[in-house]
Amino acid sequence: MDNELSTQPHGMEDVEIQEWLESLDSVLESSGPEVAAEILERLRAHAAVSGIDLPFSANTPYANTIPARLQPLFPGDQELERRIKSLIRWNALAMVVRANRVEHNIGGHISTYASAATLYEVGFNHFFRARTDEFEGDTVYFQGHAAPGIYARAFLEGRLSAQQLEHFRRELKPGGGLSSYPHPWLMPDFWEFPTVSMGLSPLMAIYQARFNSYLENRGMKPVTDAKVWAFIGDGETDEPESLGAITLASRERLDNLIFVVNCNLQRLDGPVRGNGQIIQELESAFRGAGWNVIKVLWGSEWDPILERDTEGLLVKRMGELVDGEYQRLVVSSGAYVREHFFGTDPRLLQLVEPLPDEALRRLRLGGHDPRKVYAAYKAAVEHKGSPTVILARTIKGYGLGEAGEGKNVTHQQKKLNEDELREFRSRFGIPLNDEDCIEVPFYRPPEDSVEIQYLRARREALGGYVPRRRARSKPIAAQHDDLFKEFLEGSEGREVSTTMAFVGMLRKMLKDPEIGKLIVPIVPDEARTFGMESLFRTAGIYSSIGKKYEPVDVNTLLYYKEAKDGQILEEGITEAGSMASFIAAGSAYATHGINTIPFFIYYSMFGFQRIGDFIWAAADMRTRGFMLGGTAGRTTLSGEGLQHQDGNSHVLALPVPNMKAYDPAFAYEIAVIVQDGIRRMYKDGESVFYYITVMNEPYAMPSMPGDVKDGILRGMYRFRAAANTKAKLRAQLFGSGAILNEALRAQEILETKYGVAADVWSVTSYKELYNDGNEADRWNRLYSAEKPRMPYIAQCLGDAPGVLVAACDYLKTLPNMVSKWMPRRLASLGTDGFGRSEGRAALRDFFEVDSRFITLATLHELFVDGKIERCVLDKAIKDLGINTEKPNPVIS
Ligand SMILES: Cc1ncc(C[n+]2csc(CCOP(=O)(O)OP(=O)(O)O)c2C)c(N)n1
Ligand SMILES: [Mg+2]
Repeated sequence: MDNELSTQPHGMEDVEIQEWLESLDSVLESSGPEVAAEILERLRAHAAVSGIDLPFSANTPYANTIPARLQPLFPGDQELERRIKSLIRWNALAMVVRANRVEHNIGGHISTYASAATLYEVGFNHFFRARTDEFEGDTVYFQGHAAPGIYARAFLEGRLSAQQLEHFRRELKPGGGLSSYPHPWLMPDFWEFPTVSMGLSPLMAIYQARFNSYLENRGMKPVTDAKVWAFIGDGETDEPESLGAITLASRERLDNLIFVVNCNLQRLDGPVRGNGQIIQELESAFRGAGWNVIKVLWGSEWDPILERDTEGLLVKRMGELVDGEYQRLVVSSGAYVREHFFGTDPRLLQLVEPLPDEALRRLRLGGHDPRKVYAAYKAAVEHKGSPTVILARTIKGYGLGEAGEGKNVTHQQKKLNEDELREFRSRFGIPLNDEDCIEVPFYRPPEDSVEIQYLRARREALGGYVPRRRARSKPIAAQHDDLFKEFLEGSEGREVSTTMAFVGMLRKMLKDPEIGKLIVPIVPDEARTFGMESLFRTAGIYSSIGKKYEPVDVNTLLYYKEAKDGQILEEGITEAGSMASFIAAGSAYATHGINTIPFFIYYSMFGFQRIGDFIWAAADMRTRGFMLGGTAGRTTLSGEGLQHQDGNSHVLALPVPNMKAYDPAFAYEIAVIVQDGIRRMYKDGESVFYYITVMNEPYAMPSMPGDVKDGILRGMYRFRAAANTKAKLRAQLFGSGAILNEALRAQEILETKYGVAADVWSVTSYKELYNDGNEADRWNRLYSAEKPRMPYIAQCLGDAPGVLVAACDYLKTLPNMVSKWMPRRLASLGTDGFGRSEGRAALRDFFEVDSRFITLATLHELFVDGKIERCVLDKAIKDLGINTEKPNPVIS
């Protein structure tokens, strides 16, 4: 056991220990805790130089961090708050039970909120400050499964109706319902943060707190004492994301951040650490990482017993039990507690001798005692210099009694029988008679009742209601024609990559008087890869402590410049952390009323498939901004091989409903997309965000061929028409990203060598085409009497002559999914399969997407149509140097 007090000293007399303890007590009393701590520290150092090998432990005893004598007075009306809390407990339970009576298996959770009610209510009554015009307010991440309790409180507050509660988990009912968990997409006036995918909210909260400091250090918002609170489950801490960034929080000295871990010792299937102690494990992890840890383990009823325990035996005993034992103990009878907990030592038994069994049964845990929770929260908000985590011990399903309190099945508990309901009603004093009670009605006392008056007064004192979401930034003008103009003009033969072009745009945007300050460039240690190092010097790299060293490259032009008001978030190697920064910056329009515009540029392969769930959460949160998948394309990124070459991300972008995904080939396409994106998101306030792939293959950027802006944005436009429109053999070639150049080369080969006149289209977004096609289909199905709508792709192609061939650097499914709206059969070339370490030419040969394969595919289509002879095809294979025996990339 990781507890200093639990090891039995060898051959030491109890009296000797007693003497040491007493002298420490007397120092404490006469000189205070600081002196006592100093003496202990000196003793430890003395022991070390005397050759005593003290084992390292980051743990403190299994006791409350704040002893009773240092506990502040509870400022509220405790009895009234208990009554309010009981009503919320009842309504939260009623929501779930009623929903499941109406529709079996509709789900919902009772036991999570039941265990966390006090943790939330102390926050609501005394700490969580609302966002007002004068004060930015605190930011609260609610544990997803506790949602019924948050709704039940909003019901008492008069913010949600009984009908809405009735429609919990039935959002499609007329008049609307309530989403199962916090989803800003579904309840944009209520929820701010989607938290139910475990592990996301702890990490998002850390980066949110860090982003708040960033805004302050850059002078973009006033310095305030606003806090970020994150309520998480103890089981949730097993998700690697939960603890993955805790050292960032302490390194950045985020004393605006408070984690509250609801340590009910249980997760879904059973105990979090049956054979260990999750609280001690978390304490050492957080203390080791430099956090201020406050343990709230025992309720006030334990204080007098602890006071009598002058020998420290009780604290020692408290540290001996593993969680599996505790889980059993806290729901056992008083007699059981006496026998199994205190019964191990007659001196312990003596401590509780005056207490009847009933009193032993009622020894509360810290997380259910508002006075203890208040003390912890107060200490947390007053703490300076590091983030705080509160480890609060609770019972899962608290108050459910036989129906599930502390049981392994409690997480799934959704129904209570009549007796169980009556018992719950009686335990929490809900004014319902036996008969009414079994109907589980929602109960709200009259508006003029003391409960409602008190609850309203408390919230008024704290600025209003929480949670509440409001997009409160002012739209920007977004007049940026001049800014983007130069990029529409091409590179005059100079070979540049789309990444370079984008970085040029970014550099220019950073200087723009309107949006310059709002831009937040975010990179996970990849700036040099994307040629962004020139921004280090001009925009600066954000560091909350400025710069304590002379950079090794200070004499160079592009030195690594860290600064307190630096603009770039150089996150180090964490795509998840970078995404969390993206989310914080991209939702600041609601959180802070500030239109920050994040540009998160990263290795595209480590985006969707690594942090897809964060992207999904960003979408839910209505995050705005631009994600740039750099070094994109399975065959465009040469050399890097299987784990780097991305031919997937545009497919993985498909499921994200409000994400616009573009695979541009040329600088002007990017300029058009970015300019329009800024307008849509920051002027028109649309809840969309952007994914744009950029590549590192250099080529001459053409100027924009006429006004094709609309086509670029809608997903395709004709880039270069065939020269000879009279030709008998015709084709339409579709290229995108860097592969567009392969299509253009194929156009030439086809024309010069095979007499085929081909038009070449740039497909900037298969996703846009797909959504548009589906929308037209749907409309036509629902309104068949109206004039049918024609999908954009069909409008573009009309009866464009010839065979159809598409090539992209992503899976073939992208072109295939829009082929049904094309006038004829489509041949698709794509890069299904594992990447390889190779050069571009070899890769494009291997994946069969280069100009030769596009040529071959075109000729083959013409052959199938009976337009050319087989011998032409055979000869082409030879002339083009295509090896028909080559391996199939899809399966090799
Ligand atoms: C990423 C993810 N995996 C699994 C789940 C399913 N799930 C929901 S609640 C839960 C157990 C939660 O335990 P804990 O974090 O201790 O919260 P408690 O309800 O005990 O407060 C699980 C596994 C989820 N919501 N998210
Ligand atoms: Mg738990």
